[in-house]
Amino acid sequence: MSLTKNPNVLKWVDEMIALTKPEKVVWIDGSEEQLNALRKEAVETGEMIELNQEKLPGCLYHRTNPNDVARVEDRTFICTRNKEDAGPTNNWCDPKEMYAKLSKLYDGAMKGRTMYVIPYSMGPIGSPLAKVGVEVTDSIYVVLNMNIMTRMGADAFKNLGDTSDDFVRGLHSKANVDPEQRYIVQFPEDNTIWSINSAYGGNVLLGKKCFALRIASFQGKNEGWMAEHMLILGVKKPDGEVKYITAAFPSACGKTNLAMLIPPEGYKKDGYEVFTVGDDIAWMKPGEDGRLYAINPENGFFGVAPGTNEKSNFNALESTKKNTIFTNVAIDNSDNTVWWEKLTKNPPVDATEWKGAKVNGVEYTAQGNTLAHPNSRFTAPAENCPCISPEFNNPKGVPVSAIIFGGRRASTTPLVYQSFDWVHGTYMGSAVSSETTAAATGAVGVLRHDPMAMKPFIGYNVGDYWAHWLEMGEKLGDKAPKIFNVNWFKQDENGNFIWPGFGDNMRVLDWIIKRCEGTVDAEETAIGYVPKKGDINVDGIEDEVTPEVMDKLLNIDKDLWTKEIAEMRRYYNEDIAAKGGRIPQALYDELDKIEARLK
Ligand code: GTP
Ligand code: SPV
Ligand code: MN
Repeated sequence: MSLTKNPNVLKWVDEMIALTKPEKVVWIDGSEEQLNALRKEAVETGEMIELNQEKLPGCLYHRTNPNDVARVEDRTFICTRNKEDAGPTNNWCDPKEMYAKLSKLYDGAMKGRTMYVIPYSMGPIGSPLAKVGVEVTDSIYVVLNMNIMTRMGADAFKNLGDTSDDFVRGLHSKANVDPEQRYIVQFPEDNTIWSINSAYGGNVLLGKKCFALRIASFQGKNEGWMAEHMLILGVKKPDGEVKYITAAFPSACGKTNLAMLIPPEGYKKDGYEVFTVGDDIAWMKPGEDGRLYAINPENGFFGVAPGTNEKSNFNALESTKKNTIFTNVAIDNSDNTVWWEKLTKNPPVDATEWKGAKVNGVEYTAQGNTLAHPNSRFTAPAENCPCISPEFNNPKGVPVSAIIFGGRRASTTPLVYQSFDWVHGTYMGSAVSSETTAAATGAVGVLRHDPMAMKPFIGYNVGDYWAHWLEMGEKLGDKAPKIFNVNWFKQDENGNFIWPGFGDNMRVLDWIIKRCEGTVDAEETAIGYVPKKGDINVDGIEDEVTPEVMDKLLNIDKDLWTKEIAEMRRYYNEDIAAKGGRIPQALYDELDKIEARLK
């Protein structure tokens, strides 16, 4: 039975049924009863595996096709009527052509299968910043993940109302999981997403990257708000005040870790605490007081498993102890629990690796294999997180004091620096580049430009996106958040990270907060404000971060930066402007100014 009278929803769902021809249609109301039946069915058919219910209550395991383990950027399209509106960072195809081509693939794709109709809200239901989506899918795995990642079920339809047409239409079919026919397609002008032949994470949980970033960034430009690939955290200071910070790092570059940071002992003793509002996506809009407010549109964490352990990210690990779905990690057969690289020191002897082969985990890893896929993930409810912010469900969001950009940079970029102003900060965001990770298919460790950590997610022309950033800055005026850049990944000659990172990143947040409050001075350099000697607190890590190491961390190497700026000019000219990216003059001016300061 359908859960809404809204004719726009009913008409669209009917169209999708006519196209994909499912045997059965099930409307997802979000009740535990319905979800339990689906869990049971998925376990019975082998789509999912039930884990040890004493140690991991409510937890399920899922293995995807080995050809389907990450986002596929080369098969992701933005289909706008005019090619220029998609811009140089996106694959483009004419919408009519794409609808026609994909309709052939979807034709009968759900024959003999059940179509699940999933109503969901991105953002707390009833929040003025929230938006409704409907995803139809032939995958129970998608239903169960959407249940964790969004506010899913009948309430979302209540919020939409009986007449509104303002919902994002998402069509997903795993079809035959054929990588040659895999498409992740956004039609921003139609509020529509079509995804086919994948069953993995960011390709199929359509509320996440497809809606909350690609479609939402386009909506935000038209409606005066921002959709960003950012974590949101709150730092409670000893005086009780909570300062909120957002941070944009490319995929698998540390957002989940920073969002759930546990401060070093000294900070804890002084009364500092960190609260998580979000770990991947922020929707931000000016509030009544003129400040920028952020909500996390999601309701859970789709986090990178490898590297997560009690020490590196206690809060993330805790979040995965119940009602969590694990994808492509390894199974420890001795007790039917999960394992991944660095979870514990020793891999399980009796293991099933991520592709499903039973192996001796110790021997297998000694041969240089990993038991878990490097992009294996957990889907954990936000409410499980020990440090979830009391403001997590606040419909108004939280006021943002600072915005941080960052990426994986072995050299050049210092531990932290601050922009001179919003325009310069926008330039800094446009200049983010980072070594690639396993979160997307393709080579790993290659330096690439990833403006605002949004390269794969900007749903329109990147130049217009930068112009929108500049407009938002003008609107916010002196109430705009301060903008910073960080780099946790600087390396020595032997390729070792020279900054301890993780919890110790609190020391950098401390400097950032003091800069926002105007209580610490800074060194004015060609590229921005850099901490003065001694202003990054290293109490307790003096042995590791000696004054020499700190010099290296904060050093601005003139030659490297001259090269960096030359590369930025090449990037703007050749990769963006020459390919139809409409770069605002103000950003070219920033480039000129930095170049002049470096001389
Ligand atoms: P997405 O979910 O793909 O958007 O990724 P994310 O940005 O949330 O990345 P996440 O926090 O999951 O971190 C990915 C990897 O970076 C993990 O292997 C972490 O161990 C590593 N990492 C995170 N923070 C730090 C840090 O401060 N220093 C170092 N060296 N590694 C880090
Ligand atoms: C990312 O790749 O940035 C992720 C994982 O957060 S996915 O949902 O697959 O996009
Ligand atoms: Mn992400």
